[in-house]
Amino acid sequence: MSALFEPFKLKSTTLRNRIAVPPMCQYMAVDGVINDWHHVHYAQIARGGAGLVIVEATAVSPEGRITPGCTGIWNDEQAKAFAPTVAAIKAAGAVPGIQLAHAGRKASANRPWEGDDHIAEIDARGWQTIAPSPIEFGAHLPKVPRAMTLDDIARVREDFVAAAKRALDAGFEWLELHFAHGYLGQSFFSEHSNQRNDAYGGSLENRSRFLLETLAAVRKVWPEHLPLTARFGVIEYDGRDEQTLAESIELAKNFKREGLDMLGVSVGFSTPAARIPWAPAFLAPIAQKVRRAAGLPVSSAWGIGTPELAERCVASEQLDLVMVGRAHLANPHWPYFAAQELRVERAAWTLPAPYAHWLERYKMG
Ligand code: FNR
Ligand code: 531
Repeated sequence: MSALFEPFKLKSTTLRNRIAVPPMCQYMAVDGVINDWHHVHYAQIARGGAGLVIVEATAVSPEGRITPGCTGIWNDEQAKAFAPTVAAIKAAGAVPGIQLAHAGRKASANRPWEGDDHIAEIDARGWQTIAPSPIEFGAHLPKVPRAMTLDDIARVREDFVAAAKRALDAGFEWLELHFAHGYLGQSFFSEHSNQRNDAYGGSLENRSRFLLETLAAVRKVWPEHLPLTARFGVIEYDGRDEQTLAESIELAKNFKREGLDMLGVSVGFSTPAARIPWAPAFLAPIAQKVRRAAGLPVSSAWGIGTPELAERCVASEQLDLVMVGRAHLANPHWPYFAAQELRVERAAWTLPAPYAHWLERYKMG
């Protein structure tokens, strides 16, 4: 039997297999409201057979968007617009998840295929960014953010809580806090971006405070029996990996104490000077370290595009869930072909009956 196609139980949720579609921004929303683009995208990808489909980074406030095209869940109209898509994901047999996000100093940017850079100051489409300290990311994101006041910190924490409530009302059953990739959560943790000298900066405990307080506040409103997870960059590849990893494991243990159910292990992306050793599943061994040290189930991504590699990551107990991103953009039925390649005898059940019946009955070639 294939480890990749074993079910996965977390709290009261059971995923039909270990394959997850990670959040992937579509940058196609208007005023944060999703439309047919998103509905077709998510419904088709869910039909491919993945156990979990996580809807893209969805902003908890207007200033929390990365680009003007990002989805939001800061108002009821946006939340309501998700409902039919959530229903389609569930109808396809996948668990519907959503990632809640605040882009911090990386916000107010153009879409990747339109420059990926900060929107020009004179351009009315842009907005003032906020962050722990007035330190710009640099490179293509040079805007200097406004340093957050304690009131800003409290407001953003409440924005995450309100967003979690709306996500629950919209029918989502899996929540992921976006604390990675140099966005607001990551930027409180990293000394590249956080040089505050109040209770939210300096020591590891202080740099963890925003993340732990936000997690604790969301945990209170997110049902105990549904998975509450976070994606976090445990390593920066900035020459200080030993220390960053040790601090990240400390944070992961504290996440667990605050009620986190699973950790999405990723890269910090806090500095343009990072030298990332891109390679298929390069994060899997690091995720395994965090999994063992913190006693938390972990997922990870990055270049896991072949069934054999995905199988190996799970069978070797490096990952509990494999995030297969771009491979799903290329082929929304990726799990079905993975099941064929791994000779999973019940491959048919990874596609809905109207497709599977004919694919199984009249095997081509
Ligand atoms: C992403 N990624 C990403 N990550 C995240 O945490 N939230 C997000 O909304 C997005 N958005 C996004 C959009 C697009 C178009 C891509 C390609 C990627 C990162 C993604 O979830 C995944 O971690 C990476 O793509 C690496 O996995 P793959 O694509 O190599 O399988
Ligand atoms: C990071 C990424 C870098 C290189 C290849 C794939 C993905 N993502 C992060 C995304 C936005 C798009 C780029 C988010 O976390 C929102």
